[in-house]
Amino acid sequence: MKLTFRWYGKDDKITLNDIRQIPMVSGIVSAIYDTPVGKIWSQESIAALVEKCKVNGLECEVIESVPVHEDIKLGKPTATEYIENYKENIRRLAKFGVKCICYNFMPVFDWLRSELAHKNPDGSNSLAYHHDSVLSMNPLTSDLNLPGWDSSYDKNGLKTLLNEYSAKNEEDLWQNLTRFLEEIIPAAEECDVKMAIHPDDPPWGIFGLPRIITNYENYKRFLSTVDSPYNGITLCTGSLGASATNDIIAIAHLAKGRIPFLHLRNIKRTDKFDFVETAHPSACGSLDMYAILKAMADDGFDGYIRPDHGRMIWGESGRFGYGLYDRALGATYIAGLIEAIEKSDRRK
Ligand code: DNO
Repeated sequence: MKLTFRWYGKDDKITLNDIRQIPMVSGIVSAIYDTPVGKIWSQESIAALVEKCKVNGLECEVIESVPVHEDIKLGKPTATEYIENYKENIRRLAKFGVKCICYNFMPVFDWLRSELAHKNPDGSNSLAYHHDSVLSMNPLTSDLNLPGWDSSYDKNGLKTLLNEYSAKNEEDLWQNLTRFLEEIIPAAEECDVKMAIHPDDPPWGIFGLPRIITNYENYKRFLSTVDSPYNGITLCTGSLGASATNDIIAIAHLAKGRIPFLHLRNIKRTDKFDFVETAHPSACGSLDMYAILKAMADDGFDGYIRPDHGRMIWGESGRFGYGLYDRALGATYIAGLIEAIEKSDRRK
């Protein structure tokens, strides 16, 4: 297992040197942020990213994300060209040592929360999701903006896009995902890059948009759609765990051998569709982090792990969910879990 840490590139106020000082973190997870979605990333920018990590003593083997253009998800005629570009990005990244690419297939919006700085009793704050608030939100007028969202749409662009999706259901999305996978997985196989789809967060439809990477049944379908070790998943505990009906360990077993990347974070479910993001340890939230990692280790998991969103603590401010301190505490906690699991297994 390799412990990694997400870094948002040159605009991230957290430096690679900060990350390097977190014990046991050997690599970063990043992306090229200044190329529009759907375009080919320049070799120079990939080379510069990898080199920057290297001089800071860090590996750059995981990319999160190479975003999927909406035309692919919508199955528009232009999808053909965007899929070709996607394949070229896989090849180019492989050339510079990338081994795993995380992406998602959520229409329009990536992860969604209703509150960005929910006040916790201990004085920290964190991201939270209240279903009723989301139901009352209008994406065309709301100012909410999350680090994962593509901010390049103006309100008109967004309106057009939402209109195009209004005619699409889950089956349409499955069909377009299938075509995408059938095209890109052979390219990933050829250059030895593991593709790792991220679950939908939260794992249910929002704003009337379909979402499909959400539960055990759908994972079964996903994994069999293109049955290759290169067609894998990013197991994200916090995303899947938002729904109490998701048995994360069962999903991990189902995807045994197909999980190149693990996002570890904890959430506390406060109602059927409501949750608050918490510190990483099991006791702080609804998820048993030890049990999940242990089950995966027993299945032979040997992929990349990163701590996921952190709270804002010690007066830190910055990119929601992506401050330094609490994620670093998360990394240290995960390093402890890994050591305990590995040592107890060795003694058996
Ligand atoms: C949120 C992240 C997501 C993730 C993408 C992967 O913090 O887990 O934004 O990067 O969904 O494509």
